[in-house]
Amino acid sequence: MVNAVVDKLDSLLEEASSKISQTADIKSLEDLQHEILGKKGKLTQVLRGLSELSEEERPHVGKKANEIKAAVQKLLDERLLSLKQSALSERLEKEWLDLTLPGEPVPTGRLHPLTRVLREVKSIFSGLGFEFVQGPEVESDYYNFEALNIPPDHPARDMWDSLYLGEKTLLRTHTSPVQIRVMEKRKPPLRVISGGKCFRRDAVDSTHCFQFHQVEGFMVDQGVSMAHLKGTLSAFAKAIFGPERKVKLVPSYFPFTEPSVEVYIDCFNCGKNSSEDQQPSSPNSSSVESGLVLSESCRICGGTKWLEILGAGMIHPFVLRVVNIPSEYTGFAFGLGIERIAMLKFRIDDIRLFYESDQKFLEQF
Ligand code: FA5
Repeated sequence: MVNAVVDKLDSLLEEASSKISQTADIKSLEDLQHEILGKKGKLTQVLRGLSELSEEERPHVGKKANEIKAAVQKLLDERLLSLKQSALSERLEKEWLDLTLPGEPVPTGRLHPLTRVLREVKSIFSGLGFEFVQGPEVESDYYNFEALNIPPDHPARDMWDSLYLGEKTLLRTHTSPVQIRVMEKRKPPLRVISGGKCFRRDAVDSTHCFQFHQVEGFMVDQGVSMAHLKGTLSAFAKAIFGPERKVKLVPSYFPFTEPSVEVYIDCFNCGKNSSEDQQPSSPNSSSVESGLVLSESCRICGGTKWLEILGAGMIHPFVLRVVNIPSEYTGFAFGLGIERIAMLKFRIDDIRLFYESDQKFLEQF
């Protein structure tokens, strides 16, 4: 009887050893452990048979059974360790990281093209000795119109479709009110630029927005003439559009300048051979207003070979009188649209692109 039980225990160990070594994963090892050492396991079954042994035989077989149990447990533990190790190596192999790969680039912000152009314009005029001042975006009718020689019933008010906030308060339609604000506080000599948002009740299209940016500049001193205006704007055009640019002044009308001019540069796209006899379109025509007429001859100037970049003139004596500037002083003033300059500089044919916050567009700058 004793020998039969001992044989059973030996063959149980042999069978367990063979099965344990063949287990392929931790789950099947756990099942096997249950099968051999569990409450209804094979070893437990064998141990149940001990009750049939005599008092003297029991300790001997019991000792043997404990040895077999310990041996099986040892085999199970070793196999578990080895399975865990190979599972870990397999995972490490699968999740292998190439530490030499370059890192993910961190997206960086950049300046909006209009901010860039505004800063460039400021910096050019600062190099010419102009100081920068800010003016309010909410203006009074007086500064926006009346002091600029545009009384309430003046037909020139049609040129500026305005957004009124109250009877005499509006969102400024241009930056020219800054001229008045500066000159009523300070005396010449003055060389000042100002810039920022302007607002008009204009229908939105490829060259117009209800909100846009202007830069205003003016110089007041004794003996200031149109020659100074042309020289200053010529230096500006060369700095922003290239040293070979030519400037041309074409008569125009603004109530606060006399004489008034529209300033053109020769088209940098097709105007290398531009000649003076090629007339730009009338200042009031839509082609000049938009500045970007698309035609087969040139998509930038539409074949006119000249591009309007700003309005300017000699400050009207009425304006100088309003701010009590003595009559021995004269001055010039100019006003340009930042969007217009940016569109020409970056060859953009739709102003709305500046305001759509389209990453693909903005990332190009
Ligand atoms: C003026 O606003 C004058 N104050 C400029 C000036 C200043 C003349 C000093 C003489 C002396 P104008 O209305 O043409 O002028 O506007 C100037 C520029 O602002 C235009 O050439 C254009 O580039 C820009 N602009 C005007 N309206 C819009 C609009 N709705 N959307 C985008 N840009 C505009």
